[in-house]
Amino acid sequence: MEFRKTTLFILGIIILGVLGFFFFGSSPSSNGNVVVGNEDAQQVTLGFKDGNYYPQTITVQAGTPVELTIDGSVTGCFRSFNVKALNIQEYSKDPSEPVRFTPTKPGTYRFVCGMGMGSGILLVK
Ligand SMILES: [Cu+2]
Repeated sequence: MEFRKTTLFILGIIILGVLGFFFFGSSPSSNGNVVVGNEDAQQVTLGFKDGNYYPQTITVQAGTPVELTIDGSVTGCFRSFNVKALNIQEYSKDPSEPVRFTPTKPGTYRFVCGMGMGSGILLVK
């Protein structure tokens, strides 16, 4: 009798744990400072065409986080994304690792690759 009670108690704990994991375990805030995708972010994709970034102008809204995916056509130092005026210096190792930033001030900014031979315009509205 005592054994059954203990078993039920343990089973109850396990079930609560599993439910807890489903409800809370997979939320983005649960793993500290690792950002796991932000569905409210503005999604922008940058590719490569004719020796430079394509499209040449990316347009985003100020005040909302941006997730910039640098697609598989972009290689080498073009995979780094730098906007000097906004203090952005990022490197995206592959398309699954987007560059994340939040532009706060509307304006026209120039973005460049790691060595400055590739560039484009970041238009913040
Ligand atoms: Cu470069």
